[in-house]
This record gives sequence, C-alpha cells and structure tokens, in this order.
Amino acid sequence: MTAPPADAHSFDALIVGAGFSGLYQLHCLRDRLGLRVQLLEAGDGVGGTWYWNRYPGARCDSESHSYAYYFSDELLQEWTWSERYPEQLEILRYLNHVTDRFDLRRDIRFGARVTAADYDAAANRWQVRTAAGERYDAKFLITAVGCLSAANIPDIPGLDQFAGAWHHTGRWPHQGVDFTGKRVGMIGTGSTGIQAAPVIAQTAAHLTVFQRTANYSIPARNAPLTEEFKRWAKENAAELRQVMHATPNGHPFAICDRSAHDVTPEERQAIYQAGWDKGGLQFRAAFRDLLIDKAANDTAADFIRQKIRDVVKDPATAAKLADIDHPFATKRPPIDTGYFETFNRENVTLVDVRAAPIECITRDGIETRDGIEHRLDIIVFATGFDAMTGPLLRMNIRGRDGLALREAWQAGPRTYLGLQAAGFPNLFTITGPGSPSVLCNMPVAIEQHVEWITACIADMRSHGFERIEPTPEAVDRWVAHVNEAANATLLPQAKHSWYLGANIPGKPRVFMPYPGGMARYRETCAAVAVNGYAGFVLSV
Ligand code: NA7
Repeated sequence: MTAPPADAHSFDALIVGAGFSGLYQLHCLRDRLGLRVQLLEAGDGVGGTWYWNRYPGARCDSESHSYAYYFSDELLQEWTWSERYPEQLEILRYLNHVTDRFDLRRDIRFGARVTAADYDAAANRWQVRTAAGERYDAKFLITAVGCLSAANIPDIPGLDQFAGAWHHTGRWPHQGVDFTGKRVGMIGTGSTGIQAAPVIAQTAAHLTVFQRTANYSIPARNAPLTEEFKRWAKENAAELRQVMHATPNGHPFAICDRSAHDVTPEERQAIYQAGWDKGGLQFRAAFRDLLIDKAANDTAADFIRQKIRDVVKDPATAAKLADIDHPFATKRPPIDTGYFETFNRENVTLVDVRAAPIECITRDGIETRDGIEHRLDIIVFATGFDAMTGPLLRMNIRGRDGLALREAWQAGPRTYLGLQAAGFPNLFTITGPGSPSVLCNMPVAIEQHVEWITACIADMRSHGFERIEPTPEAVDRWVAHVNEAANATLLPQAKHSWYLGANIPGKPRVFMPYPGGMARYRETCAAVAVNGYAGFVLSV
C-alpha cells in the first residue's frame, strides 16, 4: 500500500476538506498508519467552516473548552481559549496552530476544489479531478467536507439587477464588509442571522431583518474565561472527555434525568430561569423529555416566548418574534448576544415575510408581496446551507458501474452508520448523513468518525483486505433505524427544518442526522467493528 506511486498525484488516501475533520484524518492516516496522503482543500487556508464563515458575530455555540480536539493531551494543555464561546478568528487561529503543530500543511493542496470523483473498479482506485483540472488517484477517498458548507442562496428573481452589494454569510469577504451609514437588509433568522443582526445593527444606518420563521433563542452569556476556569478545564480534561463521550449530544454537561412533569409549575419556572441566566445550549438539558414529549416541550417554549415579549418593547414586533410555529429545539436552537434586544433599537425593523413573502429583488432593494419596496444598500443572505448532502453531491461522486451518488440518493441519503454508501467502495464520509454530526458537539462526532475510519483502514491492511463497502441490506436497516429514532422525538415536527432538507426547494424530505444519541452511536460503531465489520463486505 505504501509503495512509491507511479506518478506524483497517486496516493494511498485522498481527503477532501481541511476543517476539523480533514486535519485530524490527515494526521491519523499519515502519522499513525504511515500512509501517503494528500488533502485537497478548496480554500486558500485551513479551517473549513471557520475559514468561510467570517460574518459579523460569527462564534461557536459550543463552549470553547469542549470545542477542541481531545486526542492529544499536549495540545489540550498548550492551547488556551479566551472566551466562553470562541469567536471565528480564534477558532481559525486554533486550527492553524494544530496544522503547524502536527506539520500538516505540507500535505495539503489549497485552492483545489474537487469537481469529480470516479471509482475505477478494475484498479480499485478513486480518480479525482479538481476545478483547476488537476488529477489525483488513491485507494481510499475520505470526504471531510462538513455538513454546512454548501451555501444556500435562494433563487429570488432580480438579484442580478440589485445595484448594491450582497453577501452570503458562509462566503463572507475576507476583507470584511463596512456597514457604516448603509441600509442593510438581512434575510434569515437561523443561528447565523441571530448572531449577525446585533453586530450589524451597531454600525449600519438601518437594519431590516426579513424573518420567515420566528425562532427561539437563548442568551449565550458570553464572557472572557477566568484564569481559574482555564486552569480547571485543563486539569479536568480527562473527566470532561468522559462526560462528552457519555452524553447524547457530546457537550460537557449531562441532561437532567427528570421530567418537566415531575416538578411544580413554580419549580419549573425557577429551573428555566436558572438556565436562562446561565445561558447557552445547556438550557435544553433542563429536563430529559423536552425533545420527546410535546407537553413538556410546550413548557420550555412558553417560557421563551414570554421572555421575548418581556424583552421586546414594541408589542407588534414582539408578537411577530414570539409567533414560533415549531416545538423548541426541533430546529437547531440558536444562542445569542442581544438578539431580541436589537429590535428595541431605533435603526432596526423586523419584516414578517411569512405574512408578506419576498416577491423580488429590485435595483434598489427587496420588494415584498404587500407592495412595499424596502430600500437597501447591502443585502446579507443569512439563508443557511444545502445541509449534509449538498457538500457531497456537488463533488459529482460516481461509484461502481458509474453509479452517481446523486442518483443513489435521489430519494434522500442512504448510508450505513453515516460512514459509507453501498456501491461506493473505500469511500468514507466523515460526519455523513445518518451519523449524529450536527446533533452533536461537532469535534466529538468528528474524532469518533476519524478514529473509526483510521482503525478500519488499519484492520484492512493487517488482514490484507483491499475493499470495504456496506451491504444494501445493512444500509436499508440503518436508514430505517435513523427514521425510527427521529420519529421517537419531536424533531420531525419542524417541517421547515434543514435537518429534513426542507429549506432547499425540491430536496427530498428525509431526516438526515442520526438522533439516537452520540454515546449510543459510538457503541454501535464499536460493536460493528468488533463483530468483523458486520454489515460491511470486505474483499481482497
Ligand atoms: P439556517 O438555520 O438554515 O437559517 C436560515 C434562515 O434563512 C432561516 O431563518 C430561513 O427561514 C431563512 N431563509 C432561507 N431561505 C429563505 C428565503 N428564500 N426567504 C426568506 N427566508 C429564508 O442557517 P444558519 O446559517 O442560520 O444556521 C445553520 C447552522 O450553522 C446552524 O444551525 C448551526 O448549526 C450553525 P426558514 O426557517 O427556512 O423559514
């Protein structure tokens, strides 16, 4: 496997994407297994999500001490985060530090966007092409393209005639955008819009927020970390790792083992208030049944709606913001720094585009169905992503007998464990659809996948296997299991969620991430490997 290649572009493994996943995968395959590996990255630098998402207010919603690699004790001890939630630039600095510390840069080809990947069955090699026309081939192809990297820019008529500037938050200009004195329109009130609005409003002459679906949000309560906390996190890294591995969502806190119905209304109110004051994603860990029992969920939803009404002074605006049509946390729950307070500013307006949808973009702004033209200098698309499948499908992957992944997944993604698809030998998808991924603190999900893939390739080498792919039956069973797990929760009730692909016109409505919990998923993957890779076919 490690014999010298016939030409400079042949490798044992190709990895696509230099974010959290790709960097660790490169380290594992090259430095632990001794493979010849090339990592192909579309951007000019490492960082993945944190390379592209440079919009104002961009910050991680996982707490910094948990949003890090835990595979290296030395790395954990030498890196110190500055705030409770790391901002985009700090994460980018961290990933650059990791890249240099493990000497990864020399095996990364930047500016290399993969445009095609074809499996050559006779040679058992993946033939990969980039937009620049470069060709690579390798036995293993590992996608590390992230779940939220294919920007969704809605097809609104007239965008090409807009006289101002427009930007998608996930493709933010590196030099930044100056909002001073500008009339800014922002479409989208997901996690991104909720982070960006308060920051944009500080310098813009006016900010108009176009809201299609009102959203819950919990205060982040971001703050600089104290020296005491920084020391505590380092001293307790092993215990923190254990907690993150044992919880369903990979965060460093446990979900309380009580039902929302086990306490009196007054106690419940006090518990929610404490969660609100503490801030962050931990709010949803207050009760074990918030995501499985609608009546329990309603208690949290009502609490947050009341908070919105308390914060927002104009009752009409408060009513629109609190008119939320889905259970709490069935869409990815945002956390914010002053989002609802932003609507108390003189220079901020909320436009309800559920009531009056966007008709078109004109030369001077955005026109809604009620005939109003909202005059703008800059449009910010905080409109999210073609999540989970988008980044994979746009690579034009073809497996055995020319089977296109796009065809195989016509009715929605079909994987075994989110790791592999039938008909695509030796293709591994890190945090692929069907794995916990976006329902988990991402570095935890990523480390588990990378380590499983690395161990699998190591096992193949030691037993002389050349190919691995799942059986169609194992895929069928897993897809059914993912659906069952989703249907056991309230998650599918948010009909417009990107978890379901519902934000992209024409995309099949299938629940994509695995909602059975990261801890249980980790055990399943380990059991599969121990049982001779049950559900996979290994061949020589
Ligand atoms: P999201 O969560 O997909 O949010 C996108 C927002 O944009 C959401 O409010 C959408 O409304 C809105 N949207 C999308 N298309 C349109 C059109 N055509 N018209 C009006 N409004 C529109 O993306 P984010 O970037 O905020 O967050 C993605 C993830 O990144 C986040 O969950 C974290 O995991 C990190 P909708 O709700 O579809 O009605």
